[in-house]
Formats: sequence, structure tokens, C-alpha cells
Amino acid sequence: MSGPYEHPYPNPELAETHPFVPHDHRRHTDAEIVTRARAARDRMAGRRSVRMLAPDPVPLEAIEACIEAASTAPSGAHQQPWRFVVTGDADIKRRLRLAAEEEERTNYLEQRMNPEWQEALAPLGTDWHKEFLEIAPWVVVLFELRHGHHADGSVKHHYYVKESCGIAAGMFVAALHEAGLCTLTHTPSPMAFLNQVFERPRSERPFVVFPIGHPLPGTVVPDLTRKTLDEVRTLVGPPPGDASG
Ligand code: IYR
Repeated sequence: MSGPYEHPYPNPELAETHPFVPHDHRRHTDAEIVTRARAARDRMAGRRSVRMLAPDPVPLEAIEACIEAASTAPSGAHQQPWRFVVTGDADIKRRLRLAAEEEERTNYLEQRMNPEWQEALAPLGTDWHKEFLEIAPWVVVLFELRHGHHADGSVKHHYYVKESCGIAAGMFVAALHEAGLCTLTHTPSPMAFLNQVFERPRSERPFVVFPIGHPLPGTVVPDLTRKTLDEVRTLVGPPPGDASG
């Protein structure tokens, strides 16, 4: 069934060498789709970056399921060029905090972030203290796999690594929120110390750090507003099938 398609996908010759399976999908009505889309929007609207995470434990199974959710992200050539390194170990979290704070002290106090940058951050109230890295029950570090290896050990090129990891990171944030957990996308800079702390090879590059947990009772977040639909959406041309245009 190729419907309006002149060039069916997959092309029948390809299907002989590479298997394809039916896509499992339930079609919803327009009304259901709008309702579901708005419900997803409303749930996501409640997500905030939390910098006062509680030390209360969180089941590892929840973190692992969120990693599995993130790892469903689309990626360049379906290479899934990511590794989620998870730690709940007090000593490692402490080393992580101390190393991150050392870099951040230079960023904030020795002007490695210029005044314009620091001014942009002022409403968030961030500074060089990164206690959440030690207090949160879990810290997950997402590493980019800059390249892989073929069976014979030779280097396998990876495509769109940053884009792929960015999408996976977004899906991880969404999954944690759906699970009822809080996180913060922390990007200590420079991040090379994370390779040492986690003993990761040079082929893996730290992408983002996620301290994860419950918010401390009484947690506050900056009183920010988000851009409105009109500020972020540009509709070009009439919707498909619209006769009025
Ligand atoms: N890496 C620093 C600075 C920082 C930069 C941006 I852009 C932010 O949105 C937040 C913080 C830090 O983690 O404090």
C-alpha cells in the first residue's frame, strides 16, 4: 500500500536485504489528538530545573527506565551515540562536586564567563557552588560517543552526534519529569574532568550532567515566564486542505 506515493518506502530491492516490520500504531481521532497534545503540553509546562534537590533515595529502576526512554531517541543512522553513566556513590559524587566547583570558581570569580554572560545568568541565581552534585541521590552523566568501533577494531564514524545526544537529553528530561522526578541540566565547563572521574575513554565526551532526585521541601525556582506560542511559532502558508486560503 503506497497510497499517494510514487516511490514506495522501502524500495522492494532493499527490503530483500534489510528486514522491515509493520509499524505498530493506533490512530486517534482529531479531537483525541488535540486533547492528548494539550495534556502533554500541560504536563511539560510543570517541569522546572531544580537546584535544591533532596538527599532522599530514589529507586535505581526509575533512573534506568528513564534512560531506556531517552535511548529511544532518534539518532544519526540509528547509531545511538550515547552512554548514560550513573552514580549514587557518595565518594564519587563528592569528587564530582569538588572538581565541578573548581572549574566554576574560575568561571564566576575569575571572569571566564564575561560580564554579559554573568548578567544573563543573574535571574537564575546560579553561582560556583554545586552542592546538588553531592546531595542528590543520583547523578547521571550523558557522554557523547564521538566514534564507535567496527568488529575488527577500526574506527566507525558516528553521524550527527551532538544533535542525537541533544534529543536524547531532552527525552531524558521529559521522562524524569513524567516519572515525578526533578533534575537540572548542568554543564560544568570545561567538562574534561568527567572523563577522569568516571574513567571514560577519549572516544567519549561529556555532554551534560543530570543530578536527579526529589526537590527539597520548600524549594523555590526563578519566577520565569516562557515564550508564548506567537513568539516561538511561525506558520507558513495555510494548513493542508484549507480551502479558504
Ligand atoms: N556552567 C555554569 C554556568 C551556567 C551557564 C548557563 I548558559 C546556564 O544556563 C546556567 C549556568 C554553572 O553551571 O553554574
